[in-house]
Amino acid sequence: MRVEGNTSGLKASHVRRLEHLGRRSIPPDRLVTHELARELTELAREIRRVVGVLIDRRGAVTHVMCGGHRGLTMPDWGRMRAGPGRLRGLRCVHTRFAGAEALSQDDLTDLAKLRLDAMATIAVEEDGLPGLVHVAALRPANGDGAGIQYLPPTPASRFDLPFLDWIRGLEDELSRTRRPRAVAGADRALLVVVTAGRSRVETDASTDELRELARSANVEVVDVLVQNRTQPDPRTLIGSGKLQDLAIRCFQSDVDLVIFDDDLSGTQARNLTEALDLRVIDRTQLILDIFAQRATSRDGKLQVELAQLKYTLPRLAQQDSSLSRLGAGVGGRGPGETKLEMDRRRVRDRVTRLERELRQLGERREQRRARRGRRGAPVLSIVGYTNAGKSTLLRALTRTEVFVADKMFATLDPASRRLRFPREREVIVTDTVGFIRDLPETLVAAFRATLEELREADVFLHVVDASSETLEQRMAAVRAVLAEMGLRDRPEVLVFNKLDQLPPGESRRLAAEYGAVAVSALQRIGFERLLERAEAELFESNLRPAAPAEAFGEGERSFS
Ligand SMILES: Nc1nc2c(ncn2[C@@H]2O[C@H](COP(=O)(O)OP(=O)(O)OP(=O)(O)O)[C@@H](O)[C@H]2O)c(=O)[nH]1
Ligand SMILES: [Mg+2]
Repeated sequence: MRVEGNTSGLKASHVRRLEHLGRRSIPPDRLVTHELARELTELAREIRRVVGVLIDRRGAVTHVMCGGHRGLTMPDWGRMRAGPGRLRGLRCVHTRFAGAEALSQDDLTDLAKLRLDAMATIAVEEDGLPGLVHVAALRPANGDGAGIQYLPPTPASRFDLPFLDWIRGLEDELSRTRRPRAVAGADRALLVVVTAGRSRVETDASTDELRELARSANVEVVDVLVQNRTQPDPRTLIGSGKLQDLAIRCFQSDVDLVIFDDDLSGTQARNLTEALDLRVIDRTQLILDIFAQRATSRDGKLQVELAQLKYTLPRLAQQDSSLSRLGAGVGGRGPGETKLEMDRRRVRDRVTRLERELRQLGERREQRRARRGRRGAPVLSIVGYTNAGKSTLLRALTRTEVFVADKMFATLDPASRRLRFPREREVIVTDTVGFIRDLPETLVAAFRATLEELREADVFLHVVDASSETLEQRMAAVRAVLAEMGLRDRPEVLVFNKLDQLPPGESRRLAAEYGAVAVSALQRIGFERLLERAEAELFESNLRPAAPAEAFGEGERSFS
């Protein structure tokens, strides 16, 4: 059997003895036998390195590991994942020199991340004999928060835990405390939010929003981990103690993936994936996933793909350099370097192609817009934070069918409908993709084509969910995107929606405070006032002529 880890500099006889360990097996009912313990400690003392084995449930040694003086590195598991919700069926037993912790942080992290049956360390006495055995194992979530159990330290000579009974008891307990999946086939996720010096209210709002996003992506959120930390760790974002905590909670909650509220660098994403042995994504990726699930039109699909590629590209580059560094360690060119180089080139080519295709689609749309413009109908564009009720309002105002859902980013493709005002005046009302705070730059860029539609707006109907606790931040996020597009000076009618969700009178008070019109798009309340305001902005403002036909078609319209 190949010995994992570092065997360089060892005598051939020692390497042979290590290899020999790989052919050992012990009675399945024992966690470790005194003989095996002794073999490990004697060898460890002679070579002055930590020696360890992995043992399966039949008692056979499946891996032999040789570390440095302080600790071991577990073999690379690759895709050899434990089945969901189950222990891996392997336990780790390794030696420990005097002065080292009985069970180190790394031991506990490996225990959690690899879902080992148990992690046992055996003290190496001065004479090379085995001393105290320390054992840690994972435990089910049972309310007290402790994710690890420790057995009483016992001298190797008297260590006689009935291992199989014990591990079966633990597995039974684990399956009892696991909730069944709410939605068959849906991913279960754990969310991680770092406070980063924000107030409790702000952190809560972020957490709620991330939950909503997860729900909109058909992901079931089973747990949320909040870390109070102002300085993010450049390697893993969260600190190492929290990371271990996270690994244990992932195990206990039986999750498929972990979603970080913060954007992760390529390095962080990779380190976290490695440390947790689970899929790890950040908020941007989650939003991209939602977009990908929603995209139906040709434009929409192309834009999402473009955004995804642009998101991946810098991460591929980072991966590349770290892999090369790794490769240098084993004396050669980085493994996979050529492949990554190729991947990167392919991605870049695809990006170029997508951009070209989107540009063409954009030009065609521009022509359509120009035709519509010449017919002279002014445009009322509904904008607002995602899930504010924009599509509901469009549907209610124009009495047409528009897709509405209690999900973030329900709408991806723009829609326009005609609306007849009194005196036979007709306007076009448009609805588009919702905005969100910290909209990732790649996404804004990719959706530029869709957002371009907003340029033809004569007036914005800025829809706000009045029942949101963070309505100010949401309004600011929407206005920031408009400002970035140079559209902040277009007239805006502020619409406070969902008034039915607030106590009577409250929404009107709130609306008055912000100079908004209070409505319920769902219950069709407040439309009269809304239409009056819109009409006034559209037709009665003497700042602008009503829809000068020749101004359309060139993209930008100005009303100076
Ligand atoms: N109670 C209440 N719910 C509303 C009202 N207007 C919309 N909703 C609900 O809010 C949710 C989102 O509505 P949408 O119209 O899809 O919102 P949107 O702004 O188009 O959202 P995106 O397209 O995802 O950006 C749906 O569940 C609607 O039924 C309202 O006046 N009152
Ligand atoms: Mg919508």
